[in-house]
Amino acid sequence: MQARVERLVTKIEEAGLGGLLVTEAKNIFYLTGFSGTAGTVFVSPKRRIFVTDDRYALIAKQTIQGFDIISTRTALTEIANAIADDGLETLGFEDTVSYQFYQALKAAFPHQDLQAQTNFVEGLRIIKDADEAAIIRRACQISDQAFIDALDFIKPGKTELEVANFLDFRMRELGASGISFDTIAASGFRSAMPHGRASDKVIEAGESLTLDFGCYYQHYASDMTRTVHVGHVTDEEREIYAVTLAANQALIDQARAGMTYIDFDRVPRQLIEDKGYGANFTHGIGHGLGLDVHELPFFTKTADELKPGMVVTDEPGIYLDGLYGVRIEDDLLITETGCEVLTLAPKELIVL
Ligand SMILES: [Mn+2]
Repeated sequence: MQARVERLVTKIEEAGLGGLLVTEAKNIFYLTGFSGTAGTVFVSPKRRIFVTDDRYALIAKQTIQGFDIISTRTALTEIANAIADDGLETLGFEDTVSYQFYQALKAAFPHQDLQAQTNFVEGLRIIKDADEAAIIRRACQISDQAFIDALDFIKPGKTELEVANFLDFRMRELGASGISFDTIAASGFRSAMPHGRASDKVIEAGESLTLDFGCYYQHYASDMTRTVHVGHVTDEEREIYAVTLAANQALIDQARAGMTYIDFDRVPRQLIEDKGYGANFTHGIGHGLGLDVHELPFFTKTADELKPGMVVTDEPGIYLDGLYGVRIEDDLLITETGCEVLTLAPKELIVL
């Protein structure tokens, strides 16, 4: 945590800010280890202040190191008082705050130049250290095992919700603190919708079933997708599964530090286009993963490069409107020479 705050101070100085207010809960956790719901952080080259209310004062004092801890319900006023003699001219704040908060900010800091910041702390979170990578690896193992166990549970006649609830409960049994997003269990024609949340639709023999799910383990998320077939599978379904898997694998084979964001998306997309399904791959290839299930990097078409320590998803999909769809998603830890696949559940075509 101390090293993270040091890096933040460097970034604050480089940005020409006098200090930064941090209000996003996950950024506060990243900097302090505090995971309660009421917290405001102020960091400047000379101050580290953590403000919470009485409900969290004790746990804050026990867990947070290197910060002055203030317990109050008027956080901004207290921070303004605490730094009154610092000569602060510019104050950065996160642009995700509410308008109501912004009005309070202007009232508490009437003499400072307030500068909204986008992804300021998130830009530090983009590179995971070894401890974070180990936690995400474990979160992925929990999802892997839950999927393997679900293979014995999925049968024609079960509803999508029953399968989703099985996955959710099993991940908790295996040590997860919760799910990282509403589990997608989309069968048959519903699997053509990339984000079909589990419904009470009954899974029929002859249908595909796309499961997109993940858990939180020690505050970090996993996110994986597998598509299975129930009862039997047609030659066309086999072909589409094979193309999707080849695209997923091509990216695993080529992903490495130094690869541009453009190429990260292009490698699997080109393969799908070459097979004639380009128009059926209707979303981006993936996203970063960490304290949030969707976080930096996002694979916009820029020449930014992957760096060692990034954790990203590789999730090509092919969707045939009204019929069915296939998506396969893995979580990858980018290394100097390639990538480590963190989600290791089977990917060969499974017919249950
Ligand atoms: Mn994903």
